[in-house]
Amino acid sequence: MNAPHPAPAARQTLYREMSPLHLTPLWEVLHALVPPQPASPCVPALWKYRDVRPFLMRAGELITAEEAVRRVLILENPALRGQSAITQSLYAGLQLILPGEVAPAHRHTQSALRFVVEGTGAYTAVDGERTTMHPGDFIITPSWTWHDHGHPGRGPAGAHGNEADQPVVWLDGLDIPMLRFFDAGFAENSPEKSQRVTRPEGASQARYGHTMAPVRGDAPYGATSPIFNYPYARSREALHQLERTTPLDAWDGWKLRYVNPLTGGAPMPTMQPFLQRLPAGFDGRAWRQTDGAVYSVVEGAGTAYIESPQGPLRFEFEARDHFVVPSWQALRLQSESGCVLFSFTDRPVQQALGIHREERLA
Ligand code: GTQ
Repeated sequence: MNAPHPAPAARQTLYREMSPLHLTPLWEVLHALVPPQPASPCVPALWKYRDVRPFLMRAGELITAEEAVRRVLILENPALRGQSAITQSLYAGLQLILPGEVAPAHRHTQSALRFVVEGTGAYTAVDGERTTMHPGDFIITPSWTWHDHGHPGRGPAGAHGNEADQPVVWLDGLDIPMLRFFDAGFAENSPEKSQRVTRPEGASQARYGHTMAPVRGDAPYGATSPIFNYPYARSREALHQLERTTPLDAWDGWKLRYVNPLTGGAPMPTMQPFLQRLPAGFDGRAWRQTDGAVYSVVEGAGTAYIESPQGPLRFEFEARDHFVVPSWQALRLQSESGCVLFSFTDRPVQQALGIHREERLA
């Protein structure tokens, strides 16, 4: 029997009267709960480094790294303001450390990746080992490991134009929104400002960084890579060699994923970083993927064309700019001059759940 004419009013009455019992009808929301395809609330966004940098330096004058604990400007998705998120699952920020400063030791269950944007001479310490940061280095802080950052440079007072006396800025990528979603975040401050150095710089690289591994003893950080600095000099050389030996991919240019050398999988359980090179004159094809991506432009310049539900967008990017491409919004890359791009996504989590999809468009 068809629903009688007064049904709409009667339905509203039903909804209203069940509401105090915290009940709500599925059929009013089903289409949005189980959409035919992803409909991300995120929007594409571009942060030009020349616009962002002055605010970072002003922050550097107003608060020390120690007082701030981490002096970071969060890159917030314009459609997720107040949530400290660049996509629904990922956090990104730009962290500044000045010569002479220390960002004190703490640990948390959130995993972090760093990608060095500007400056040399700062270090990050993980589990008793320090690694010196250079532009383009990809660095890991495994979940629940003690970490502090510092910059031993002499600072403005002793500045002689030495590069070790310059500010250092890096991109922080963390799985903060993911852990918040699971209500599984823990954190602890260390009584020591800087952790004691117990291993010489390069110890992790020596044991795990040469497609070899120690005969005894296994993964010191569980599912996270035992290498915590992937230096740009080496990853850039890998792209160079790829360029000389491998055909160009029409969508990606030459693109590599960073791996955990012990597993061949992602370097950390929640995030997958990538490095790619687009040659001069590259005019790439469009693709979309369910893992929203955060990009840091390493070298050169180019254009990103993104098909968002709000309409097509065009981002002109250059070195040190950052941009975000939400889930399932088609991206096409072009570069007149050639460029190198770093990016990261939540792909390992989607792959673990068996839900990752990618579609390469004609
Ligand atoms: O360096 O430990 O951007 O704990 C946000 C939270 C950086 C860090 C961030 C953090 C860190």
